Amino acid sequence: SFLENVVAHPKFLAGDFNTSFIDTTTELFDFQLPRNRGSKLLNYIGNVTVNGFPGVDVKSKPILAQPRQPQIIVPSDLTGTKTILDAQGVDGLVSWIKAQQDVLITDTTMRDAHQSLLATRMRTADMLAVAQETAAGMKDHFSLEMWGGATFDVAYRFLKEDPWKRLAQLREAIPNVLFQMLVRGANAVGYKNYPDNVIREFIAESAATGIDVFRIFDSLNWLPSMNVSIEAVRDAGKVAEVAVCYTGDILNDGRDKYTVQYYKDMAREVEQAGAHILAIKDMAGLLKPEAAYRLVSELKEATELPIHLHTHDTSGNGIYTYARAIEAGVDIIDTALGAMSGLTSQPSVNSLAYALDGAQRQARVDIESLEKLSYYYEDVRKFYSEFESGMVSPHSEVYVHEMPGGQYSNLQQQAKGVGLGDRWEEVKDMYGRVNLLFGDIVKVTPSSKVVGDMALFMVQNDLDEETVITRGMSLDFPASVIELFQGYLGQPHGGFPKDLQRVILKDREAIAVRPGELLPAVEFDALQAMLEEKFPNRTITKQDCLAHALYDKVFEEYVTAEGQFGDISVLDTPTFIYGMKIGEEIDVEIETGKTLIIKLVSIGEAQHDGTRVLYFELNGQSRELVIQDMT
Ligand code: 3PY
Ligand code: ZN
Repeated sequence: SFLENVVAHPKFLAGDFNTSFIDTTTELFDFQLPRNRGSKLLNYIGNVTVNGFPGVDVKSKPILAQPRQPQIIVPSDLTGTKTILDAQGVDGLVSWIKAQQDVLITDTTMRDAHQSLLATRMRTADMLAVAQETAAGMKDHFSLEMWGGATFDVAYRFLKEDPWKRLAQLREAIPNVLFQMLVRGANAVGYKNYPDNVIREFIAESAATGIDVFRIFDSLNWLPSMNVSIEAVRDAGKVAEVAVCYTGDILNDGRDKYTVQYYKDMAREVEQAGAHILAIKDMAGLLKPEAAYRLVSELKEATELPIHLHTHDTSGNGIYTYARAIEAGVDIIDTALGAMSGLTSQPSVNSLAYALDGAQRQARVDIESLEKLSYYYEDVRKFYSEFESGMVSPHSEVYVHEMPGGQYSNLQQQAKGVGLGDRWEEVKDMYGRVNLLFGDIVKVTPSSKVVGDMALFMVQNDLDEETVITRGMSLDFPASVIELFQGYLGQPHGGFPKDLQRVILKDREAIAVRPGELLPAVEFDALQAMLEEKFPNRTITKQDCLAHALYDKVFEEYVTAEGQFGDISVLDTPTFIYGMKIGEEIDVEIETGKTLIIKLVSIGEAQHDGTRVLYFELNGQSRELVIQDMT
């Protein structure tokens, strides 16, 4: 309300006001009346009910039970790894990691797990509902990976919610365990290189909002693309966990591009670049158990850094890989809660905890709480069933196509989008062939996206390895492919294959320097002014400016949607995705103590102009809404 705006205003708080304050500070009048908020919510519900949710084919809302709430006692004096970092600093934390006998655990449920299983569609509300129980139940975990990767983009683009708010809200509810995010080096949380000052500011703001551990990687394992991020994390006093992406197969003598020596050399470079922790990022789940044992053992020799291993369970061998890595002395591993684990996601923490019974090193977790949390997510996962990839059993074919777990369900959606849904098997096969055509590159966002784009392009145009070269000069390659071969994502190990590069680039030039050296800095003051003018009803924050610098159109569409629909994060997920059924009544708590009761009474016939009239009851009063039927 107006009064709340006054007492929360920075000028008011600083005592910087007099009687003209109210007259001249117009933003005090930027508040939404409950009636207005109700109308906006009805507008959203009406729209999704009539027109559906992007990517969801089901027309009628399924019956979905309320998730089972975990019965976990939340003590008032929660402690955890964040307590150690805050009290002893990064060096203190690193010493503590090294002193542990048990293997430490990172939980990926709120980031990689749903990115890999549900196309990143999990909403903040479903995480917040068990956040305090997570703080208590995962108090022994090393960290929670809960931000970064695709979550940033998808939050704005599809969920119409603010990822910064997710971070701040979860931080408040989970003050005791380290928060971890995935940063794609010079690509931040996007698909292309950004100017250095965007990377620096983005990391500083992420740190200030609650991230403690930054896992930094480069999609071509090119260290120059990671240096700016590493420095920014160190400057913020946070933990720089630098990744070596694992690709190929160190056990296969026939593949000599990515050898143990390659990884050892890179680990040493990473240590010299200022990393606090070394991550082995096995984004596709290619690291076989014996390879894990060898690699971890050798890297332990090569570096002093604690080692954090990340894998995906696509092949079904994840637990075995972890078991061997644990024997070799790995310090930290990534797992997900049982209900959000397996397949393209991480191995199950619940299973691992039991698998290590009787072993020398145990998983440092509270298994009873994890079982309860897992039941909750088992129910929540059903909300998002439309985003499941359809994979129901382990796929050992991953050793051939090498597709990252986080890409599988996303590329599948992309294939559907361009009409190749029924040629998915061909697309997967082509993905592996494109990798070899590209000279066997590291495939992880965004380089994996480029390989995916090329695979779709080749299947769509019935091209193979030969015709892509012979007909190459007359082909319009996807923009992402051209940019990769121009060097705009950096330089791959061993360079680009020259004959392919020639036909892809045609008369374009390639660069050999770091793209960040060429990109002009973003003028944040000018950007702020531009956004203030464009969106006069929104208080533009630094976070908004960063979001715009990363994803201008996506951010602007999000702000427009917010203007139209208000804050839709308050809706329950089934309503958010499926809308309402005729006769259904829902409660929506728009803020603490303020609940709207919404009933959908009827949906009228489509009119000549394609509109339908929907009748609702909002807190008992009837409301009529005209919705354009776009189906
Ligand atoms: C991402 O960049 O989003 C990934 O998960 C890469 O593995
Ligand atoms: Zn991953």
